[in-house]
Amino acid sequence: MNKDVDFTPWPEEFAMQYREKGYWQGLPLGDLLRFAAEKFSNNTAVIYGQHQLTYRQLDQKADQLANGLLALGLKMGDRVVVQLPNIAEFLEVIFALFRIGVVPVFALPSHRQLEIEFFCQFSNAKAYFISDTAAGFDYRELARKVVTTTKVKHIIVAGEAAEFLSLKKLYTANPSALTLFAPDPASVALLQLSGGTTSVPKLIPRTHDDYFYSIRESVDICEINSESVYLAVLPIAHNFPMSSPGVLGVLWAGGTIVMAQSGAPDIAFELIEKHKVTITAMVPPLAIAWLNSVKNSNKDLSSLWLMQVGGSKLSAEVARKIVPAFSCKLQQVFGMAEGLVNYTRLSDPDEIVINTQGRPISEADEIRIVDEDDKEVSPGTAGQLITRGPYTIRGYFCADEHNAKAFTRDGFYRTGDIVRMTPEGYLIVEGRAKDQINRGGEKIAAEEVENQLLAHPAVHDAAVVAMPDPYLEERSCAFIVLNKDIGKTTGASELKNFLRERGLAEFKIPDRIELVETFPKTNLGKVSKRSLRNIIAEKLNITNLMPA
Ligand code: AMP
Ligand code: DBH
Repeated sequence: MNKDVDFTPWPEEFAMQYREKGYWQGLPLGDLLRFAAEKFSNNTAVIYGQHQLTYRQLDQKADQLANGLLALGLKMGDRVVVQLPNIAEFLEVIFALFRIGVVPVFALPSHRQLEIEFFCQFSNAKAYFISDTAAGFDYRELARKVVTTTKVKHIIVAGEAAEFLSLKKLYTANPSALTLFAPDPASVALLQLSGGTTSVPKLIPRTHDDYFYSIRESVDICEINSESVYLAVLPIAHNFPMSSPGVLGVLWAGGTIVMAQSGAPDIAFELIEKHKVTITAMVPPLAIAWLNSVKNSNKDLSSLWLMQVGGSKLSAEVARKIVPAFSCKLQQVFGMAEGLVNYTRLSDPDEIVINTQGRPISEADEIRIVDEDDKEVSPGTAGQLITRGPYTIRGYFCADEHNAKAFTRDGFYRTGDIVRMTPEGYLIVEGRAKDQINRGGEKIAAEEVENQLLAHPAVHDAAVVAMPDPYLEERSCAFIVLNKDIGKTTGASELKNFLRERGLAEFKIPDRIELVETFPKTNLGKVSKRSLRNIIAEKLNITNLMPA
């Protein structure tokens, strides 16, 4: 019965050590909510709109749904794609899946046809979970395309299901069947997404044991308890609001999650006042938007005790303003869905919180800062961060060729981040060696967008680079060499529309397109992305914020 998802395991001597030290406790993630429901049964687990659920109710709903999904024919080890916004059903669905060992692929609400089809095909998904509509987009329209191009059997809809299966109808009260199921805690619980650097996204297999460990430690570091009220403003499918400590951490601690459909200040501030929110997590551009709005807000934000900021680099200048503006603590979070998460600690002096991106969760996180030849650089010097540890993967899902490059021979994950370590052991992110754009926390693999652009008949060559932006820190710019014969009339808006029609998520559509005759080359004859970044930065007359 125990059909596991294939993944690169930790070598036995590491696994043994992680178990001996108590990092891996042999508990499946479904138990996280089970234990919390025993301890905090009548506490409010989640508030969404006018509704709320206690821990006992959420736990029961997860069980009932698990039964319904088994009855539908889903089996341990099957994969499903989950694309849900911040609604209570998100939690019911994922705990139901954890309990029967069915593995969710966490798509983001912003993903569109190209991404969803790929996730379904690549993971061989049996089902696709959506909401009817969210933020003005009808996910059933997307599902209608996906059913014709993939082997997905079941489309399961939270809300108005139209011709598809209604999630509501899958809750069945027959808990006995569940006792037969206990996923192996060492097996894969979920597939997170990587921002990636390759032409198609990479899936990140996280085990019950390793994810649970990072959540428990995050709860301790962030001092989350049953009085905590967490405002979920980022899409909770993302690793940060899911696990650092995120919604799963809050549930482990017995606190309350307030679901927000958007992080816009007017919506978020009202929720903070109404529900006496104590903690929230956001990306730097949102922190800037909140800073700009707080002066003119008449909402009572005094309950807000901790603001976590991560996903892309927070400038010291903005960091310095947050504490006085919100009278709260600030925590910088530098993490990755592949594993390693760094936090500034709540008792750290201001200068560390303002100027660094924190230090690792665990004493067992191994950190090395290396040069191009994988030699460690001298202390305090910037270099590439490589890491391994009890919650950092040893390989992406079904990606042997890429894994050989993305990991060292002894299993360190190459983060592609350029960092430097302070004498106190804190990391400062200085730049990036990977071919990626970090658009205010949303990661774009240049190669993926370049490949899509090359599918246009008028495009001869494409190179996508980051351009500096005062608000998002980086936006994307595509340099294009047109085909001499047929490209003459092709312009930027045609190319952008082409990408949209192909079904590429909006955040990956280049913010700017520059038509050029040729690309600058490096000494080795490769396209010089550094020169392209400089060209566009000079043109915009903003100095490059992320040198690398
Ligand atoms: P992903 O691998 O898609 O989960 O994205 C993780 C990447 O986001 C990291 O490797 C960094 O490049 C970037 N990142 C996350 N948090 C921060 C932060 N606080 N400061 C700078 N970069 C960050
Ligand atoms: O950017 C990230 O992927 C990220 C940021 C902060 C992350 O995965 C995390 C914390 O866990």
